[in-house]
Amino acid sequence: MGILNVTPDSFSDGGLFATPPRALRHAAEMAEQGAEIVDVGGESTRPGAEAVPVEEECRRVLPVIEAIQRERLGIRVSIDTRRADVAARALDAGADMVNDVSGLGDPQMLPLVAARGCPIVIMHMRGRPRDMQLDTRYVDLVGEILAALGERADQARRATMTDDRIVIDPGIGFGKSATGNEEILRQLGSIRTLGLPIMIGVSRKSFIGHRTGIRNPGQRLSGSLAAATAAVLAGACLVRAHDVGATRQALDVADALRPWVESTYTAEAG
Ligand code: HH2
Repeated sequence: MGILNVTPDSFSDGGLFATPPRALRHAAEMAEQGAEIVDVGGESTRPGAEAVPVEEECRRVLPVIEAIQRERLGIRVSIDTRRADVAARALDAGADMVNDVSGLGDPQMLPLVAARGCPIVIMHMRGRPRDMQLDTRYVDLVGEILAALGERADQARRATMTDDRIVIDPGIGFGKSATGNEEILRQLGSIRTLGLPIMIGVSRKSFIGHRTGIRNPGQRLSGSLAAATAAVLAGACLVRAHDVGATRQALDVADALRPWVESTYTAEAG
């Protein structure tokens, strides 16, 4: 999943693709480099970010989604939003799925995706971007994520969503410490016990800077690839990435090595 931030203030690429022609060009590039989905977002959810008004978020994303569909890039479109109103208008404009970092925080989101029959990514976030990094302590980090995602997935099933349309994401960087993010990646196998497809977003994130000392997010490609590869070998099947060509290459190889890991995993589990 290639990231297309149509925002002035995203943490690593804010302002780069903020006009429809630039956004469209970047979507076409990512499709060419092997992205299967492009994730269009009009609100930064970096730590400390303030919410963007619905009309402004729509003004940013809708023309881009329409242009991608008009140009027939052959890539599926995901709308990265926490708001059902934005998601509804994005689906009308041609989006195929919803990526909800609030994990069904808007009570209208579940009825919407259930009625439209589209897939949804349910991500775990404790708190809201504005305050989520103020306290990142947990009694049992992975246990809390498992319980929260399991409960949200059950809620979705009760709303007639089938398992192939529910993707779960532990929310790397959303209300977690740097070491907490590494812990989640080390224990991704236990999130697999929920039996749903797992998505992961590690690209350029600050835990990589914390581990390596690299402060510029644009220089964190190698760390991003290491984390994405580890996630795929542990069972993630969707990876959200800024650097699509390099990520595709790493994951094609990681994916080819997956059967060995699968048998190791099964042997350990059994
Ligand atoms: N991370 C970001 C945004 N959306 N969605 C999912 N499902 N998982 C993630 O890990 C995730 C996400 C943050 O990254 P980015 O879009 O590059 O930054 P910003 O929020 O500043 O726009």
